[in-house]
Amino acid sequence: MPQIPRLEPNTPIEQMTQALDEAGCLVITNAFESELRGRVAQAMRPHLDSLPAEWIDADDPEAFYPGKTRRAIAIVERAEAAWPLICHPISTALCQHHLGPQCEQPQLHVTGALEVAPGARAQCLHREEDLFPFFPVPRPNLILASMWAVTEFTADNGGTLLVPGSHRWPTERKTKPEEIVAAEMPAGSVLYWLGGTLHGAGANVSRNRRFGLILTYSVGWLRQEENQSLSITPQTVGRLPNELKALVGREPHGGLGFFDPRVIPAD
Ligand SMILES: O=C(O)CCC(=O)C(=O)O
Repeated sequence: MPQIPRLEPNTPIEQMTQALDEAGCLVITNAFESELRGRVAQAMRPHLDSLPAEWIDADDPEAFYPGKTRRAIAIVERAEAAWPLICHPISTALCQHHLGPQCEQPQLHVTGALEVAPGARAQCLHREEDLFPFFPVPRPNLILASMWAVTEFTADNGGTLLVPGSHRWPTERKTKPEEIVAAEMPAGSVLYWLGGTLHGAGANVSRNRRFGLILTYSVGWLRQEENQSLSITPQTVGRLPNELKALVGREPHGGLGFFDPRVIPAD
């Protein structure tokens, strides 16, 4: 039975990178506290609650997100409480190891609050790197994803399903049911997976909502999946710590992405 490795935050980083390299996924328990989880959830609540009902209730079997899944992006703008998670030292170290050799500086790729409500079906298994099919596999890591468990994740409530080891599979290899594992983790844990690892939200057959914060990173020269330039106002850019400012793309990557700051000045 394949397994998702599980480590504590004080584990040496070399052990974390090795586990992630081997399994393509990794859970770190006790990564963020209840008070911070509450502030992230509170900041995102109005954005999740104001989504049109017809977006949430309809379940188009072809849609990437199943019905009864609420998704709100633009976390940098909407949830300042999440800034320390985006720049978390473990994420930074894992990005440096898994993405650093392929670029000058990793960048923020996607941010979102993902709430899976009772009755949601499972999401189709996919790879974050499916949007970049231009290289033969195995390809170098382009993306590192994280899912911060604001609530508990269980096999019943939509906990993320992963296929450990699938980051090393040839494209045509099909997943067998016994190769799929739910990332069961207490609230306050964080799940990491590589851009080549098959995964998707599980079905929610429980009575509770599953709430997670997805934060993904990519090599700094790739087109960001979420357009951070249009997701963050100049007022917020002006308040970002330098590390986060660089992550969202306000620092050029080598010769790429230059701009004249007088055109849209950060407040
Ligand atoms: O909600 C989850 O557990 C997974 C979400 C996901 O795979 C995605 O948004 O790409």
